[in-house]
Amino acid sequence: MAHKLGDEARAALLARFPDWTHDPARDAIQRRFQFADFAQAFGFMASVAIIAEKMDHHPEWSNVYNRVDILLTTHDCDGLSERDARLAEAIERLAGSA
Ligand code: HBI
Repeated sequence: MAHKLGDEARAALLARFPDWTHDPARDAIQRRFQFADFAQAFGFMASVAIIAEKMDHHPEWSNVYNRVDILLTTHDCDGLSERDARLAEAIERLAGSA
């Protein structure tokens, strides 16, 4: 069972990922990624999907052409956990090398 972050740990997570915004209603973080075209966006999603499956932690996301909107939260604890920080870190790495 994942552990929901306390206020201090949540603030640290948000400071660590300044490009992500916090949705307090869901205790989730969100970010939009934009690519040159659909092929690059979908390639990025394929890479994220492989990592997410390995982590057994999955994004809520949508794609429109070159845009990918990602929301991370942990359903098991109904809010942010370390699992979201780990997935956000992996996503940032992939986006940086895309
Ligand atoms: N993905 N985002 C997210 N949150 C979860 O709680 C979660 C998940 N993927 C798999 C998963 N939990 C499993 O651990 C369980 O639901 C069995």
